[in-house]
Amino acid sequence: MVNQHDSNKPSFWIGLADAQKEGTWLWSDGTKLDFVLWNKGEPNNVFEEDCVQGNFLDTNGWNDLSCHRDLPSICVWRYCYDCNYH
Ligand SMILES: [Ca+2]
Ligand SMILES: [Ca+2]
Repeated sequence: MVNQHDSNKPSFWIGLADAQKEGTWLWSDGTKLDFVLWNKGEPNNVFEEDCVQGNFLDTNGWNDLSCHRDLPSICVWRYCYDCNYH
């Protein structure tokens, strides 16, 4: 039997936010969204959620979440990716 449930997987900020305009999601480097991985029912903007966590729940999709939560971030890689153009 394979146990697919792993609640120990960490979630993290993916560097996506709609803080500037509700419903318009931008990456932290200013680029627009070209793919989405929202969990079912997300983004729901409960209590003004403007940042996005990845690896959320069993489906490992995205959830919009208050930016004030303390999560590790992986958005740094996008900045490094961006460096190639300069
Ligand atoms: Ca929002
Ligand atoms: Ca949410």
